Amino acid sequence: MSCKPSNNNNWMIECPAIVNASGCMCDTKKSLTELNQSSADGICTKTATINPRMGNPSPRYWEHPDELFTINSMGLPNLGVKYYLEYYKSLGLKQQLDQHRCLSLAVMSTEESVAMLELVYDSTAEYCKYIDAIEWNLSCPNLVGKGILAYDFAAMSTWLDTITSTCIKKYNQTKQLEHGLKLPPYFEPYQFDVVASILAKYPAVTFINTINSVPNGLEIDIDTESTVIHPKNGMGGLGGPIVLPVSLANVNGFYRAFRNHSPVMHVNIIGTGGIQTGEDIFKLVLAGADMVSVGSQLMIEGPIVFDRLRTEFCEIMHAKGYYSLSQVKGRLKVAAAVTL
Ligand code: RRO
Repeated sequence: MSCKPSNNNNWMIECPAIVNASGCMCDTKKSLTELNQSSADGICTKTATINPRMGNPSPRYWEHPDELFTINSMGLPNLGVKYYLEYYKSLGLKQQLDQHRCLSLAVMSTEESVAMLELVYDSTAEYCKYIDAIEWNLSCPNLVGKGILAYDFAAMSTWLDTITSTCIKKYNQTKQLEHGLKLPPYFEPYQFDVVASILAKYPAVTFINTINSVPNGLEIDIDTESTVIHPKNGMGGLGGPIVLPVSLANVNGFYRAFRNHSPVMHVNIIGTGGIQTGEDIFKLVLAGADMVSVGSQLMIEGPIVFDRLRTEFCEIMHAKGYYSLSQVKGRLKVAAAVTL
């Protein structure tokens, strides 16, 4: 997503665009309106399927009392893709200073992805005129009986083949929508290079969002001797501060993989996972993020979080004498080896 940095603060310091992570405060028109009225630089809908879904039985979301982490197994509850397209259409055509508009779409099957694209590009409704980007969610950890597509590299390539060749090329003639992938955390360094070499074949994919929640955690209530959520025997995706080191590793792993690829790949990176403070955003930018999205902390604090994070980020930049993101982005240093 090419959501532009903002520099509307007192010091004229550039701040990366900050948006909501899909799934957080974005499932109904009411919550999307709240985001729309907030200072978020962009909004992203709840991941949508072709038809509305109830999702998994409750309890399906839990916050640690000390805000250490969240665990969820929502199971993709959403009001169906048309609902979110109608919401964006109700905002009218985008004006210059309006927020960036992203539609998150589930990847349940290639047929369903194609059907949703047909709706987006429908020539009567012209929904595509009202949105900027599609974020394909290849990483929902909570679909009972279904694995995470982005861990199956062969299946991911086949899906990309169909989507890009039969749909993106066909429909992008009307309006150039950006397409990106929401990825799960990878835990082995070679996986960044494998995913980068797959993405290199699909220039229509212009951004990745890393990471989705960390699959799978389990939390236990010691009093009741029970899991804190019900679905999947209590297992769910982890978010919140404990996942920040994983998101930093994934942002930096992809930043290096794209830069080292021959030819160098220009795929924007949205850093997501564990942002609680402006310092966390500074770390993600150092690791290579172009912009960031906030999940658990938005759920805990509400949309006021965007102003606080922006202020904190700019305070760090100011204290360090930086004013531009290019002075920071990807400039992470590796600790020098010490000879004993
Ligand atoms: O709805 C969910 O259970 C869910 C989704 Br679609 C996702 O992408 N990530 C997540 O942690 N939960």
